[in-house]
Amino acid sequence: MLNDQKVVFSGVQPSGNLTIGNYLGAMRNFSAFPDHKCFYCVVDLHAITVRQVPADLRRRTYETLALYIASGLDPEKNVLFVQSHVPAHAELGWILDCYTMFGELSRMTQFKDKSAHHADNINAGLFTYPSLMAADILLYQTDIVPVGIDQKQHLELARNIAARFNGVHGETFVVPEPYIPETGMKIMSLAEPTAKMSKSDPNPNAVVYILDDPDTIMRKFRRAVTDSDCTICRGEGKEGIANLMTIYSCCTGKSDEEITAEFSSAGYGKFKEAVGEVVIEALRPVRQEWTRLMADKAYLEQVMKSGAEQAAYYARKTMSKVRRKLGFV
Ligand code: ATP
Ligand code: LTN
Repeated sequence: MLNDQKVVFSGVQPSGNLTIGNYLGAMRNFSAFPDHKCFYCVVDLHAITVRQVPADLRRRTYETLALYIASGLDPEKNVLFVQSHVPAHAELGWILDCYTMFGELSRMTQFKDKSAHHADNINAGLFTYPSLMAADILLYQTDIVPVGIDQKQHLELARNIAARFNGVHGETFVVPEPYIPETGMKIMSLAEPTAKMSKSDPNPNAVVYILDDPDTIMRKFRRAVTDSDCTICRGEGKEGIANLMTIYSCCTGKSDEEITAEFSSAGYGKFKEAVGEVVIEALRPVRQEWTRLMADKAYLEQVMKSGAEQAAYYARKTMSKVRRKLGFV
């Protein structure tokens, strides 16, 4: 990038209501790179690997873009855009399919999980999802990719694809590094704390959505599954409490020791309410700003349009290099 500025890229699918897992594991960290050239994308091409209702997909695309802005990303300083508005993603995705091995894709745990969940629709896009994700990243010569830990395997594959292409054709792509937060990399379900909190979980009590109102957030935390012990610390069989400690830590910056000391004489009920309160306060400004933005579709459309134009400019540079290296006339 210009003057050796480092590049950051990440994406979120408009495939459901976003959760505090998406927020604490990924979106919150998107504002951590004020001196980098940052691209944040609403990855709608990825979302259709699972059947979507078109009207819902359209609405969620606006909602996800508005959440980017509401969570602190200034569209004047970051390139915010929709993946399908920049056709080079699909184009490079195809090319990288030809540099990705069947065996590599077969080992992806997200593919195995999603095919188990959608046994009636194990389509080729679900299988080649990681090479499209590699295209998203490599198209912008990305240095850093902030994601939750569940995406680490896809990132490793993107690195391998970049290195393989560079090996065959000479330096073409920057090999990207993941940026995975130490606290919040994997927020767990409130109902089943050994499973990831997932926006596609059918049990609404398992998941706190970024846009849940304060009463709903508090109710969900009060019901969170814990254990029959009564000390607030991490340990075997204490995944529920550990998850609540992680969430509390993400919102307050406090360490495990500080949390254990703060709640040494409190019961689980009191701790759960304290977690609910800090989450409500962390999300309050996001929800307010989001509501304001969603009332201004014209503004969101202008952000999308300008973002797509800027993204296309950088994508074009990489694509002409790729075409030349491949021998396309
Ligand atoms: P689904 O749960 O439907 O598979 P998802 O929420 O995992 O979807 P995305 O919306 O594409 O998928 O994820 C966006 C970002 O949020 C990714 O960087 C992902 O790693 C992160 N993320 C998702 N869930 C969690 C979680 N429970 N904890 C931490 N990070 C998460
Ligand atoms: N695969 C990611 C979403 C995603 C992404 C990306 C993340 C698509 N393209 C590029 C980072 C960079 C997911 O399912 N969470």
